[in-house]
Amino acid sequence: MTDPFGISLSLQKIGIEAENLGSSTGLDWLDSGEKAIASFSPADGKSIAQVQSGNAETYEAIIAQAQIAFEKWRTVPAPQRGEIVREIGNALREVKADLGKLVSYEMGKSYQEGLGEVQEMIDICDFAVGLSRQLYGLTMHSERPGHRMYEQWHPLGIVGIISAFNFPVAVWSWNAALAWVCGDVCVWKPSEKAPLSALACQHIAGRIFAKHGMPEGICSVIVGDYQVGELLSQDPRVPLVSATGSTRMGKLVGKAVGERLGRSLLELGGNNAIIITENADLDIAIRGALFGAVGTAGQRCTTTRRLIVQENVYEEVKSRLASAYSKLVIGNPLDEKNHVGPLIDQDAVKGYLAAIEKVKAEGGKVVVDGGLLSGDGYESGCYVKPAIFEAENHFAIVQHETFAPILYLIKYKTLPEAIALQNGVPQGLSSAIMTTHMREAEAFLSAAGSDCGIANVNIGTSGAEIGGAFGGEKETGGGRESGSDAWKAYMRRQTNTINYSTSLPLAQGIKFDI
Ligand code: UN1
Repeated sequence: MTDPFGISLSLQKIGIEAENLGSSTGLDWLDSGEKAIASFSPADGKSIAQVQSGNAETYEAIIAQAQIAFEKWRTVPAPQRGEIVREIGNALREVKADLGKLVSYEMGKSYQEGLGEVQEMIDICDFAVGLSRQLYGLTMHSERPGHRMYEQWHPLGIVGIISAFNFPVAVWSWNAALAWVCGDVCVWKPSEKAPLSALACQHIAGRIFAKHGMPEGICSVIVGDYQVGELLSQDPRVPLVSATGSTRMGKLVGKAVGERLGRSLLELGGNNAIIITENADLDIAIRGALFGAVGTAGQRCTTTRRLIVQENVYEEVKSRLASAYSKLVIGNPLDEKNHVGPLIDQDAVKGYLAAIEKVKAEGGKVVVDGGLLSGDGYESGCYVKPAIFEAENHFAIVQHETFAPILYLIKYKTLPEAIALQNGVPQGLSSAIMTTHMREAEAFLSAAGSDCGIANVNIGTSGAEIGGAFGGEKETGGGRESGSDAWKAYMRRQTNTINYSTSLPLAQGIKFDI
């Protein structure tokens, strides 16, 4: 096979063997006896590797091992757990270029974005190392004499992680790095559209746990489709399921986990808008909107899907964006001269084409037309043109998250109207305002402003840093991953009251003497 970008060498450097790839509780492969499925690159349509699906038996073996591993892992002091996560971060530093390349090739995002994704993993490991000494509980003053009260945080147990193809490795690490320092063990169901990147991470982390003599099962991966997700969601041995992906999937997971009163942490679809006011610095606004809309070929949950533009600058924004779009170079994501890579697969292309039909049928006007690209370099059938349409916020297709580079332009007159439009969708992940006017920015950030989990000023909707809590409201699911105090979702809180007096007074002054 021709390999102009050196993928085979990268796989070797990461330590991935071309055979025996599949589910694992550590470094060894669990043979499920199932048929192997091929992982295809949307960049050139070639098969990268054969990966074996797990099944219900594999799942049982993984959960049993994870339970054993938890007994040990929870007794390791948190700062020592942090030391292991530090080494995982360092191992990622060593393979950043190779893993970034693999992510780019398997998933189709640009090499720069592949590197960015690995950097997010390194950053969250650093964050988790610090956190391992900061899993603070509060102390409070008891109302009873000779009593002390405090709360402490204990690990939950097995954390199920369901991740999507678009961030095939970073989202796992946001969950896993935190869960590990919290004392949990992880069972990861990666997207079946990008399994090789997941197995690479399993090998990287698995080696570090093994080096420290830790049992297998602290870090497990199970390859499979939605059925594995169902097993995790329905399993009372898995106290927390963290799921990142579509709202459709999240509703199923949330329902199944809720039915058994487990915990779910959901980070689902977005329908993110940027408001461009007449006081915006348009150079910044255009650049922010451009990366937000076409970065990762429109396949981030934070992708900018709607631009809500004040009428006085509307025409200028429209023509400057159209001109910027005309300069976009679309092609192999590993070739750094290209700005936009492919969609993940041909189903995604179908969804993109259908959305374009729909917006036109609903009365949308073409600013930059879309379409499937063919010919030299586009043989995989997954390359599409980023498109822009003038549309109305209430169009059914505008209300819907289409995972593709389609941007809707919407005109407004007053800021309250713009904020109502921005909030007028079922999803609530990310949002932004472009303005140099303090009053506009603060109104957007106020309680009567954006209803999203992320609200930015003079920054696009995508590209959040790991230090903040990441997630959103409404159909985005309400969960928060990554920074700030998101770690609390991975632990159970215990309130402790200790009586060191010689009597037994009751709270609330209740008398109960005999
Ligand atoms: C996602 O698309 O699921 O904020 C995650 C961003 C990235 C993460 C996106 N840091 O765009």
